[in-house]
Amino acid sequence: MTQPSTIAILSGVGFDVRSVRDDFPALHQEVHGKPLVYLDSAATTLKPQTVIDTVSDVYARDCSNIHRAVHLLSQRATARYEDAREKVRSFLNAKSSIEVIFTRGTTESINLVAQSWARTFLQEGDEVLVTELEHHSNIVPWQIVCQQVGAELIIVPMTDRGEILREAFEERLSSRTRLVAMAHVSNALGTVLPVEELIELAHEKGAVVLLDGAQAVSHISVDVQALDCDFYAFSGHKLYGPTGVGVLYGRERLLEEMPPYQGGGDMIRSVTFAETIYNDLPYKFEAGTPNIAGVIGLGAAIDYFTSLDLDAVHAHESAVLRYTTKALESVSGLRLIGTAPGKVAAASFLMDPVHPHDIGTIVDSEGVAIRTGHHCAQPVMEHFGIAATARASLGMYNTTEDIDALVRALHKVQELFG
Ligand code: C6P
Repeated sequence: MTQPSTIAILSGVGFDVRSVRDDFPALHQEVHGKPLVYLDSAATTLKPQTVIDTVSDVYARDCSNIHRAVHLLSQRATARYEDAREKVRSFLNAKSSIEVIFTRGTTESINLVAQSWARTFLQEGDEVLVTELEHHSNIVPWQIVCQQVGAELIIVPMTDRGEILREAFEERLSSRTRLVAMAHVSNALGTVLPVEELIELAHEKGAVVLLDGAQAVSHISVDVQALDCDFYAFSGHKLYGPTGVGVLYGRERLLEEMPPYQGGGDMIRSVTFAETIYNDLPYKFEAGTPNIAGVIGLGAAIDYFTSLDLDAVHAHESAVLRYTTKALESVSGLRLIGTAPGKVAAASFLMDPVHPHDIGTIVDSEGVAIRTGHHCAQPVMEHFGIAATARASLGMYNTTEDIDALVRALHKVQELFG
């Protein structure tokens, strides 16, 4: 197979991947005696030095609790924490920073909406719509709340290419649909959902829409006002930021009418045994000491990410994904799972009869890190009648050379399994 050189692809989109790679120390190591090729960014992205330094600096200089003390360290930590909120607001183009709630990650953001909004406002006979390609984090919280209130979970099926089509969505939508919860991008397949038109359809029926943006934020520009979504959830660690920190964007009107998700410090204005008055947004939803260094580190990740030309980043990733698809198709006996047009950043595949875990182990011994398993999306696996896939997923630092290394490692798999 003739493939364009890395340099040709990279100069074609004007993105300096070499300089970006220099910013990520984890890339510059050997595993099993081979240079690391990291193709597992959908699980978590690597962190640039500036994020690592920022988190370390918070603990070294400004280690203090926030919103609680008058001393200087606390004031500095509080200012940096609230600066990060403004950075997230601007990144998502939310109207106001009070619409930005810090959580532990996408999972907690979705559970917050399920247990606060849905548990309060849904009742027996109501319907919650999810799609067949959701991550478990966007299925189980809805199952729990549907059981609690007697609502029904309705599933929009996907096609064999892994697409969610408007017609299938419209068919399942009804006047009983109170909430639509769907991925912006599928983690197992890389499918980008046509969320703009689906949100419009859902709103016509009066439903509230939550987007699971875990796999979208680092690959697609997100503008919550343009999308007109009601809730948007994402994790910092998939956006080159720290683990243990995430975001729930919520429309102010909805957040105002929602009860707190958890009770504790900082989410109250006053407490007596007779009555507790809750704090204003966004603090009403941030009970207890938050992941202060993580939030500030997420702010640093957003600064780093948005300092790049994001159109060029996205074009680079598309070019590498196109190269990946072609390269994998050239491996005999390899079957791609998920072939929706316009997909981003992930290629799931099988090499029957080799089990995906064996593929993962063998390519790891060649220095190539991929993920294998059901990717916390078992209904997707069920659709294809399989238990697991091998998944190569991309970050902005990946190159076509990484993909060449993956293909060489897959040839080793073939050699070993005859
Ligand atoms: N997907 C993957 O390897 P947390 O764990 O809360 O940061 O994110 C959960 C989550 C929710 N939605 C989608 C679409 C996701 O991809 C994920 C995390 C990782 O695909 C780990 S399972």
